[in-house]
Amino acid sequence: MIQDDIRTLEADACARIGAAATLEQLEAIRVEALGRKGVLAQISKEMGKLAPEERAQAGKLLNAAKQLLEEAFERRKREFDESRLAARLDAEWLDLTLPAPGPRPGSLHPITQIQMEIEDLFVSLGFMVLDGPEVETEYHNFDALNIPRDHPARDAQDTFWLTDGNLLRTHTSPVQVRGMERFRPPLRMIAPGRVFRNESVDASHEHTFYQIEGMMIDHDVSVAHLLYFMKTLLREVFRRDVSLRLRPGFFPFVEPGFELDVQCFICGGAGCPVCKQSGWVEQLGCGLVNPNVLRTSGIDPEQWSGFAFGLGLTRLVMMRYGVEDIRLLQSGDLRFLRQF
Ligand code: 2NL
Repeated sequence: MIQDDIRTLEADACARIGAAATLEQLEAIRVEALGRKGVLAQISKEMGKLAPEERAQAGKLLNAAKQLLEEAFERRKREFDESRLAARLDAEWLDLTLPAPGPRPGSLHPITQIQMEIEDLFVSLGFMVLDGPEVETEYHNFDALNIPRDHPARDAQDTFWLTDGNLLRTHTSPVQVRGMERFRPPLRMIAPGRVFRNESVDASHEHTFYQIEGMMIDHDVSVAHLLYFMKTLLREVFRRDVSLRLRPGFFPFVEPGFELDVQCFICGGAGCPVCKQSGWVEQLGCGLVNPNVLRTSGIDPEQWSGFAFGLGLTRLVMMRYGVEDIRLLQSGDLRFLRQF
């Protein structure tokens, strides 16, 4: 009986519509049941063979089934659409009452950080922090420091000379010369700042860089005092105990003069690439202030003596943080700077 076939088909399709798990499955079921070559179309074709009164009855039944199934498909499709929308709303949910994230705070450049730390340390040890001009006289930068008139450092290859005979300071020593002129001993001061050298720039040289110099003038100041302060300084900078070594070094403004090394804490002195297999890394230059330098600034070397030191801040930062390329420090690259 064709009526039975229609009823079976309707019940069967209804069940499958309800069971469809995806839109794609649902569409496949729809094509199979209601499509142009679908089961209903097949039955519709066979109805031509029926007697007229039977055909009318079966036609009604078929149309009803078709309508019922179409409605069932639409209903199920809406269910899918709604659950898809619900999932999207769930994923895109925003809490508009949350406060907006504030601007990302900036940070101090690692060279500035280390400079401020060293300033704090020396202030706690009774030192003044002095500032001075970046454009200096030849007298304060060279003459007062016992640097001979024919010394190569005075050469235009090493010094930026200005047309009026002044220059860009090549170290912060002139700040300390001005300190000696201005204050009477006993005297403790440091002079941090920017200095300039007329050099070609490469991976490890810049024409503008940062250093800190310091000096202490008092009665009977000796190399023992110098070593004590340098050890305190480097312990602070590297945040660990350090072993030091002095080698003879020549600077016209000190006598005796030294190069000071710290035992390599990457390898513990055994030798590695950082210390170039020597076990020691050079940190700074220092010495006892040359009596000529004291005398020139009006301090009697028979009564007073002093130690002085100078160090580059770049090397310190690179050692402390393991920075391998000096150019990163000047790059302004935020990916680098945000690490500090
Ligand atoms: C270095 C070496 C040094 C000084 C700087 C100094 C200053 C005055 C008098 C005596 Cl006014 N000395 N400064 C002394 C020894 C070494 O610097 O290699 N700096 C990066």
